[in-house]
Amino acid sequence: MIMQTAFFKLANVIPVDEALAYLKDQIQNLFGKKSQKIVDMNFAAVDKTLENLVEIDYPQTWAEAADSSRAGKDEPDFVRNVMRPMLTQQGDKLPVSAFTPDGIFPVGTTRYEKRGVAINVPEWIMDNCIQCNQCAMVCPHATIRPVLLTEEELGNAPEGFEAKKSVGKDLKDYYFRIQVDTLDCYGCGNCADICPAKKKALVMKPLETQSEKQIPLWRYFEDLPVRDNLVGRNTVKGSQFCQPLLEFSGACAGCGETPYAKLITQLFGERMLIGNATGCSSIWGGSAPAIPYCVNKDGFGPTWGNSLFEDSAEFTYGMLLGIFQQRNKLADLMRQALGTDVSQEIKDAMSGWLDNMKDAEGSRKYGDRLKALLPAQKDNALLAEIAEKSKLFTKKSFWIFAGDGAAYDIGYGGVDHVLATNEDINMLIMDTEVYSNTGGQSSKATPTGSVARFAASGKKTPKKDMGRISMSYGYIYVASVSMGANKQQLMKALVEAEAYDGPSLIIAYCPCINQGILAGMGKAQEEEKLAVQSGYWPLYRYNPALKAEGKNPFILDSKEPDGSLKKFLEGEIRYASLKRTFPEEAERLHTTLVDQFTKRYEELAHMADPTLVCKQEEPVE
Ligand SMILES: Cc1ncc(C[n+]2csc(CCOP(=O)(O)OP(=O)(O)O)c2C)c(N)n1
Ligand code: SF4
Ligand code: SF4
Ligand code: SF4
Repeated sequence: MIMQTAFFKLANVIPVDEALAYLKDQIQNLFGKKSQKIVDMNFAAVDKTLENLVEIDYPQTWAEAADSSRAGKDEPDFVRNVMRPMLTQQGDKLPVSAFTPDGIFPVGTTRYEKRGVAINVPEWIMDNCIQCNQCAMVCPHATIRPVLLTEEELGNAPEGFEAKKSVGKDLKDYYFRIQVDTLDCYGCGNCADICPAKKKALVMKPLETQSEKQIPLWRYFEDLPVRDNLVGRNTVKGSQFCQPLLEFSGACAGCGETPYAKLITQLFGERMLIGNATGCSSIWGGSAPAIPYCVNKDGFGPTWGNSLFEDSAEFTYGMLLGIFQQRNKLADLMRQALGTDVSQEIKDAMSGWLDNMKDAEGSRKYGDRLKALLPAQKDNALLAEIAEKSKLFTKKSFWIFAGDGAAYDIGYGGVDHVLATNEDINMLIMDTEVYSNTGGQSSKATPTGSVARFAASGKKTPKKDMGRISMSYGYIYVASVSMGANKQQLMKALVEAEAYDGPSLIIAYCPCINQGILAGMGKAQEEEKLAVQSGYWPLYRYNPALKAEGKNPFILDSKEPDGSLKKFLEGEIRYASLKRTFPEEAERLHTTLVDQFTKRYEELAHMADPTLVCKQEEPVE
């Protein structure tokens, strides 16, 4: 209302009094049904705007001000010639010759954007830091990173690049630092909010107080070696020493989706193939011209494709079948080679690979051996053919990425079909409980009593339980996770899901701007914690592999709800607003929701009884 008033006053498109009368009519129409108080506040906003407009006499030089040079490093031609014009809305002026004939856009280009949009960014207080790396894990934009450096590297560092002695075994020769990328940070504040140090080791400070000092330090950080093999990769701390292969995405500040996707790239990124459903994850994942998925120092990174809203599962399954076919052919060629006159060394490597082709580490180890041995065998046509297929040596990790709208509703037929194939495919559902990317329409993941588009008086039907539907198959690995609530459980779920030789489904709770978290998106991770504590979101893992050990495959990882569920609902506009618009309906639906979720926990607790041994049918080989 304030901006509209200012616009009509300044633009003078119609007489201002007339315009403001229309505006006030509109206010009456929009808010009249809600309350007179809201109408009056909006009227006051209009009147006060007129009273408080101040003319700013800006210097004439501003009109001719040129773009200042970018804070990034030397820019590739693509960035200079294509990306920058597109980012400044000049893309239509580019000639066709500016693009490559195959239409390929390079990846990892968000690192050149350097938007500097944050108001406040974190400042690291070295002495308070306990080196847990949790800040890096929760950051939606990969703009806060831990680094391990040697004494020599510390000695060569620019002024201000402070670091402390590393803690932890195997790290005694290294120094530790948290580096902030101030120009790519969105200022959401989640890192500082969750920092568990007794005295906070991250404090939010105005961007202009930080950038001048931190930009050169970030540049130095970028050139330091990535030390990702000193701490176990499958731990919270260790995972964050691995390079995120999804960085500086344009997701909203505090987005709940990106931290999961980023973490998955840190665990499996260099051998991952992702089939992405349309939705927020396809927009922050691959919008032109800047792309956040990137490669590591060896040039490996996720292969990513976005097909349609409705078929990400089938699309990823197609990728899987294509690679399976090619790897089976490779295995045939190796078996054939074993029967010929090749060196024992090569035979050993090939046998090792054939025994381990479905194992990530084993296939990489023997594959690397073959990569070292085969180039000397160019004259042997069969070995040359095998060498040509070296990209297939390492076992691939297939991931379907989808929002709840795609997974629960529009693409469900395909999701169900692909998970039921019993193939080794993984799915991440980023559950924001609405269609986020199109403005918050209700999906089957929207719980009872939640207000969303198409559910203005609160959703009447319960949240579809994708977890329990999928567990009923008996051979699908299923986990329900929430990063802010339990990072170790999340790590276990991701690692187990990926290692499981069959289909896996991870359902991740994702706070989103469409939910209206009253505490703000800087509390997104905290909201994930409250959701679990209150019983709104359960944590569990269903691991079919445990059945072979005679164990109950279902493990409930969250504690009994602490009775704060109604309070949790009051903290989000999607629930709280129903109390104002339809108070009786709110009482009825929210009580129903509490009953549903209480009962759900009781049922899950029953399923987790360790004396229960699953009797479900197994797929026959
Ligand atoms: C068949 C089809 N219908 C509608 C759309 C428009 N559309 C694009 S993304 C989207 C919502 C995605 O919601 P969700 O799957 O929950 O993912 P989120 O944005 O929440 O991550 C819709 C409706 C489309 N692309 N294709
Ligand atoms: S404020 Fe938000 S975007 Fe910035 S470093 Fe912290 S978590 Fe990342
Ligand atoms: S969360 Fe806090 S204590 Fe942990 S590494 Fe980050 S700054 Fe240090
Ligand atoms: S709309 Fe929601 S899911 Fe989409 S980027 Fe923003 S916070 Fe993330």
